[in-house]
Amino acid sequence: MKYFLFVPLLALVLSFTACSDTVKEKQRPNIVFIMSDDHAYQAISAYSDHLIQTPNIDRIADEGMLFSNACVSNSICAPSRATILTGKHCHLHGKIDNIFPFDTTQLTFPQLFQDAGYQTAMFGKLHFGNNPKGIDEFKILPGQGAYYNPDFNTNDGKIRIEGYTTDVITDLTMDWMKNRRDPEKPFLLFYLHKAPHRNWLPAERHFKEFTKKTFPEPPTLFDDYEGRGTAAKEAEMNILLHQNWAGDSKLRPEVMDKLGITPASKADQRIMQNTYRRFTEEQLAAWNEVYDPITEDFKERYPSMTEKEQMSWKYQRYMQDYLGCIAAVDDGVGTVLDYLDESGLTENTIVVYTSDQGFYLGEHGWFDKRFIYDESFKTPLLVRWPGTVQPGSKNDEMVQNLDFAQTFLDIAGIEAPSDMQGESIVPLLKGDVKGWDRDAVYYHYYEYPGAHMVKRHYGIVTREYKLAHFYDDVDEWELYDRKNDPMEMQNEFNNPEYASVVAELEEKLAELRVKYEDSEELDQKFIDLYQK
Ligand code: SGN
Ligand code: CA
Repeated sequence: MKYFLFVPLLALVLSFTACSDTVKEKQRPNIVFIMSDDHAYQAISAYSDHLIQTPNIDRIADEGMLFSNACVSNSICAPSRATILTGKHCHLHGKIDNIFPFDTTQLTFPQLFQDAGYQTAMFGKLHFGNNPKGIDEFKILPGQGAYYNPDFNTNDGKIRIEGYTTDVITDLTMDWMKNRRDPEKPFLLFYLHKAPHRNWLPAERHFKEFTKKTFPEPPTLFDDYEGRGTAAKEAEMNILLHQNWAGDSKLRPEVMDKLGITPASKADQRIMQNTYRRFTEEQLAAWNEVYDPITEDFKERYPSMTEKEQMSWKYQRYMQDYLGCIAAVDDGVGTVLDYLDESGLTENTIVVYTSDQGFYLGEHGWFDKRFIYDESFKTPLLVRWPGTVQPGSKNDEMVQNLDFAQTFLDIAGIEAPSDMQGESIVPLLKGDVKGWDRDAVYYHYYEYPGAHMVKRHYGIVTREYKLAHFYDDVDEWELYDRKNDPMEMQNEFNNPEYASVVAELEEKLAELRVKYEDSEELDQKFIDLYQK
């Protein structure tokens, strides 16, 4: 008799356990990590709408949190990505620049998600030199990837897909969500755009629209770099002097010769010739229809143009194409967010939008990144987490790309390895600022000599100040007062009024170097790598 009672009871207990496991499994949140390449926060309307409207990206902030002091630890592509994946500063994971290899023995956080039963996928631009580990399905662009008709490295080898890369990456992401996502498992999805990386090729629907627009010039477009150190003066990223006339501004290469224009770099005309070669006939025809008249117009105007007018012309060309690229990213984000809604996934899915670093949109006359100065040091960060993050909230704490790994592990309830160097920003996402005790971040840039010639520097940044040491072929210190000089035009390092600030920050910087295990020995080791 007892036996008969026991069996149904056992079945009940077992089915309850299985059921509660399923419930628990369903409760582990999904993560959609959206990252674009070189997307300046100045070009997201949730931050500022003076350049472009990005209604879909803005949705993440409207329904979540916008971070105004999110930053990177080294403002360049591959190092930032390696930092995101490992939760470590560059001097430890080895990817100090875009050239030297990543230490592949380093653990990356998707491996931990995979081990913990998450389904993992990655589509788009990874660009850190290796295929990702811990990813069930990936289709990633080799290196920088192409804007049109891109190749992809996949789990099963190389493929080429015809189309506009931003849209292709969105299609791949949607295809995975719709057709290969396992509804029994939580997922970690990387949706990674190449856009708006140089050389800024928009989709046809957008170049038709954006080449007609005019954009406001930033107040520092004609910066003469007085008031700062040698590094700003010697950097090679001035729009007038260093942007390619053909490769970046999209003049027809042969017209440059006719007008007697000196190429801005050796690759100036070649980049544009390669761009034409990659188009299909149809794509090329659509391109020429819009860009040939721009060249024709320039031919007329060039002989009487002053340098100032050339700068303004190049700035407009730059903004038209750069922002045109962002429009497609925003479309793609909209497609993904809509699908999350339609499929009922929104509620249990955290959506993050960020970039691998910031970018100059003419501030200080520049394009590119690399510097500890705000436009490149800061990066967009928007996070939606229904039920946890207060919709429409804002946060100005110093959070860093270093924090992603531990944040995601925390969200998923997976233990983070003790040698990761970031901090989970979950308390901030929950609105608990008291649960957050970081007041300063550490920064270190290495790729010198190299593209754009930005000198090596490391530094400390708080909400109020920024102290940087430029070293290697110089030994210069710079201090900026972030509240009173937000455009960072005046180095206050030698101003006696700031002596106590300098002393305090120098001490804190030394402490951070020790805390993060960086040192003069390592600085020298990485300089020596460049001598070999
Ligand atoms: C290319 C670009 C540079 C850019 C680096 C690194 N030149 O070399 O302007 O700084 O990539 O960018 S290009 O003419 O070839 O486009 S990063 O985002 O990968 O770090
Ligand atoms: Ca980048």
